[in-house]
Amino acid sequence: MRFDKKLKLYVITDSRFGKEVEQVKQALEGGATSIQLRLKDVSTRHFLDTAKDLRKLTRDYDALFFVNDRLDIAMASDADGIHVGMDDMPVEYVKEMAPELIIGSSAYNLEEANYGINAGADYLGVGAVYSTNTKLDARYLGVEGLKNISKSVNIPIVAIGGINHQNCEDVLNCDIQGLAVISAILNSNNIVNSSKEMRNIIDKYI
Ligand code: TZP
Ligand code: MG
Repeated sequence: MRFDKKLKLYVITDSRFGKEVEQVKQALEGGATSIQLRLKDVSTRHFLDTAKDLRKLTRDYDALFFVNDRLDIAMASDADGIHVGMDDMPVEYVKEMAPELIIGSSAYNLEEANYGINAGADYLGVGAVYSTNTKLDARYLGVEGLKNISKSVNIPIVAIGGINHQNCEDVLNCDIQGLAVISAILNSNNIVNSSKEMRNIIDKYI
């Protein structure tokens, strides 16, 4: 299966909402198709151990596994891919050091999107679409900004930032290949159900 078909429900971990392994197991049970391990301010050893656990789980569910920021952890855990932002390891270096990895690059505007594409990214994480309490420094571009980028680029786009069950259909109308979600799924009483409900909506569009 082409990798972009597995971007449709892309769940990103968040230690504010509990243990990564538990979160991910439930999100996968509900239908998440990609998982990204995003950890800030933890030891390398803890990052790697968690990555290896999530690598196993995602294989069991036939989902893609991405590591945020850290090329060394992505390589050591045998991840499918890595996601880097504008302050991280540049895409061209990642590509040279680990050509087997799927590379995601963050973009807030067309300039950042074109940087990622020209440097060899395989997909773009575009956002924040809406304001979000999860990443306080994220600027948001709205659905019009998202449409403006999606109509100009020809690599897969995963939309991110403030996406929830109420607004996700507006995002899905923007010609994108996936939704990346943290709080709407992980900060819910029932992760399996909230993942399942969002997946059901997504399946009507993608
Ligand atoms: N990058 C841009 S917005 C964001 C990240 C990591 C946070 C998305 O989290 P939420 O809770 O789905 O708004
Ligand atoms: Mg980053």
